[in-house]
Amino acid sequence: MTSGPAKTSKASGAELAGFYDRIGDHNLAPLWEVIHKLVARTPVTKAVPHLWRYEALRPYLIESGSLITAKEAERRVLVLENPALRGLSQVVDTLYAGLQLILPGEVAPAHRHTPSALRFIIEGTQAFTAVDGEKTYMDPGDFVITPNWAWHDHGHEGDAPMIWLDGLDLPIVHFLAATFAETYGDDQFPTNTPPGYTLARYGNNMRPVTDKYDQLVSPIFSYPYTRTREALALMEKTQDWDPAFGLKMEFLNPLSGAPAMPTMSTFMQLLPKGFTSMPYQATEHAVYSVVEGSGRVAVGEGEAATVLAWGPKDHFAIPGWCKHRLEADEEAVLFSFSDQVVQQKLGLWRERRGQG
Ligand code: GTQ
Repeated sequence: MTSGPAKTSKASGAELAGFYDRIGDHNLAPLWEVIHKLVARTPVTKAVPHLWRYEALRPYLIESGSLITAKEAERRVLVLENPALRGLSQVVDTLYAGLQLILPGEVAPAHRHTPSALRFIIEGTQAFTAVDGEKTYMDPGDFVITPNWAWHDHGHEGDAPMIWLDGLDLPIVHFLAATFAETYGDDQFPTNTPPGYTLARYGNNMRPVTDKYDQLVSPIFSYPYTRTREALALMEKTQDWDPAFGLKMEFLNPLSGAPAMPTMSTFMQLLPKGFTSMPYQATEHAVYSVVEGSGRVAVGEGEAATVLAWGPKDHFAIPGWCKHRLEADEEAVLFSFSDQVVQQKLGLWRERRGQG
């Protein structure tokens, strides 16, 4: 039941209702009935914190492989839908996530679209993503970018199922109603450079002197886990832990120093064994993929807290402005992505560390 218009000092509820009916015929509505909901004092997210256990979902992903081919499906993906946003293909208010399966010998045909995509590799080896004709072979823990409007196809030259996390900015691009997409026609966009070319060209603290690259997105579209993990292992030796994050690194565009992607921030984070973070909240909406270790995230406070216990290959979502603590039972490595970069560009991002 709707409560209807409240009485004001000037008019009765019935008078206001009549007025709303009359202005409604002209597609007008009174702000004063909605202003507090519309301009909320603190963020209101539709999503809820949630964990997807890999062990529980993997059998369904494998089963999907016997129901449809990657080619028929175009992308054979089980979407991680936030329980509070079912049917909307949203993992949190602003982001999409899904787990994609590709079987040996399959192809996911070439297409391109204005939403940007990231891949975070969960299991398998010898599958590749080709971006604008350059193949990147993927291994667990690798972070791979498919930039806005880049042709991309996926293929698999190995002999076991390959599974990765797809993260896309779809809800943001849909909100702006700025989505374009097209299929290439052939399965694969023609290969024009050797695998690893772009990483060699831009990923060694050098760039070609003739370089005119000025894209918003990093020219490096593969950040291999071997490099990332080695860096974390070395930094870990200082035992210099941030109380909220442990050791949290952000993937960057090496040419600009900006986040690697224009619409999604991407991170790799190491938590030492026994770590408990201080309470932390930020306006960004985030999705985590557990690479190594196990622990918990407690979202909310006291009795009302939701405690999500995570282990390797699990995924969890933390909606914006949810106060949370991360705890690691053993040394843990977490990949995560969020809309932080968008919020920062728009002057909206806020964080709060600790109590209060
Ligand atoms: O691999 O291009 O999960 O276009 C959703 C949309 C993956 C992809 C998704 C896509 C892709």
